[in-house]
Amino acid sequence: MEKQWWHSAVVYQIYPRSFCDSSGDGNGDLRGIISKLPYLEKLGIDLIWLSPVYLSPMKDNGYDIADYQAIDPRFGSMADMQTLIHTAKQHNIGIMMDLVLNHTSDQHQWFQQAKQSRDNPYRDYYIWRDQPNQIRSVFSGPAWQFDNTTKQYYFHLFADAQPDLNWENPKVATEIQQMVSWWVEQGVAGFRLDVIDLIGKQIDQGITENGPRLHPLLQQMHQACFANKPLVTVGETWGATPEIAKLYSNPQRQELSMVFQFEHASIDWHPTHGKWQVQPFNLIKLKAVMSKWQTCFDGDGWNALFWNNHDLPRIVSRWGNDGQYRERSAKLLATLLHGMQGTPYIYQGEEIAMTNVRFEDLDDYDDIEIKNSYQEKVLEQQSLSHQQFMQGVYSSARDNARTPMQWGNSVNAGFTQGKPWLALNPNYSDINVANALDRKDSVFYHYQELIALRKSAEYSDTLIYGDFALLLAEHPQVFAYVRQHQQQRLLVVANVSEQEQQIRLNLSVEKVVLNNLQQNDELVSDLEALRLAPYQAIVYALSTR
Ligand code: TEU
Repeated sequence: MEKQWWHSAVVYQIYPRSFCDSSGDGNGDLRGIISKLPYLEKLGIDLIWLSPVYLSPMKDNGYDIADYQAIDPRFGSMADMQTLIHTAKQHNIGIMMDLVLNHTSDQHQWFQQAKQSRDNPYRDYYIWRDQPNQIRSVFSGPAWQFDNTTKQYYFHLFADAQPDLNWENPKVATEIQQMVSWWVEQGVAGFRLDVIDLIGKQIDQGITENGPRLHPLLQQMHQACFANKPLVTVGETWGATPEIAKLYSNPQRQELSMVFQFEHASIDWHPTHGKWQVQPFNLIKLKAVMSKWQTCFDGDGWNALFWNNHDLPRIVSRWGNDGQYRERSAKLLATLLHGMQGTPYIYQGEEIAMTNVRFEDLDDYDDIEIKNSYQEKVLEQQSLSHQQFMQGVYSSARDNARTPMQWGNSVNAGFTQGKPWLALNPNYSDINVANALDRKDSVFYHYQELIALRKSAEYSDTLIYGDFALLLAEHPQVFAYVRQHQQQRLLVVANVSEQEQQIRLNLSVEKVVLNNLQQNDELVSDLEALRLAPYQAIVYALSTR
């Protein structure tokens, strides 16, 4: 396939409110991010995906945008944003903006106008009906809110303060394209497109995801904003199958560079209660899903690789071990992901193996999704008890990812001098960046090494473009695969369990490339009798003989 610069890039996601506060107001901000650019350069990343920093009433932490071309004062000013873009460039880092195009905030001037009267010129920027239908909001309850002034219902797939834009109206597409092009002119490197698979919806047919107008709209946007520019774009697509992912990311079709698929990320969710009641982790299932996505493209699509984001729990707590083996299992998970084909994404704090949090009191959480789900499942339907729901919160709530970044062991982990908007995970005295930078064997340096490997003259082609083949598909504890490019073959093998495992592979080792345990290479060089310690992960170059 034709090489693209972003095939070899590694992306780091920043959730601005929780990253670094320079002003002391308890919210992270742009100047805080600027101060940490040397840290990110040291890690070796190429791009920052910046979660929304636009003007917002923060009902959904910035995913409710009141002005796409203004920075929220909590985060700083447009001048700060320009400084961030330019300073990041000096550190060889590009900025990807987060585009929330399915909906705006109800404070956006378009909506403020639209709700004035039925004949307001902005009325058709949103979706209005006399009668609601059965569609429900992702954040619980009906997707319709009655407006008393104009006596119609407006449609919202998320919070009622997030009205959906009407993409049937060509004016919406034009205004959005102008706004996106304006950001391109500001010098950004690309975009992440929030819930983009919802913009082609056909409400009256009950279709929200993957509607018939989706791909034509994206091709139009590509033509207007992205074509012939060195931009990277990634769509958030909860409903993508491999076939659908090709529609977005096949280079011939000129839509997006890649999409986030979520098949692996929801693999342990309950059929009815979803993430609020997780099922036991099943490695065989995970391997099958990952392998399917690794082998489905063959040049007509591209993967985005991720374990974490701001909506998902911390991976070390989820599928690793956040107790005794916290660091070792975090390195294992990193190795497994960064050994695959695609563009890897690291979520802030993942590189120091930050963990999920457990607040006793529901009031200590902030997320609207938690509050609305509690209201629906515990208070109204009583389908989950308070206790059951809290277990769900501990394992899956989005706030697990959103507690402030742990920089050091001073007050509030060095995140803020003020009162943090969301409490910190009390384990920051132990788990923090300063501590990780001090120890050569920390998770941080393991990520640094993985990133360097993907860029090394020796292995980059195999790690970036090599074919993927799963080994030991039925083994319940060991995840092993081979990447092959021309004559070179790399083996990644990992024991995803607390027990020692012994395996036998009919392969021979040329050299140990990476091992998450300090060990003499000789000890692990016989693949016909390989003993793997708990959560051990090794990358080998295989001999061609
Ligand atoms: O997320 C899309 C989305 O569907 C999530 O709400 C997801 O279903 C949920 O988190 C899984 O538990 C995007 C953003 O990433 C999220 O932060 C926003 O809240 C949402 O869109 C609305 O903009």
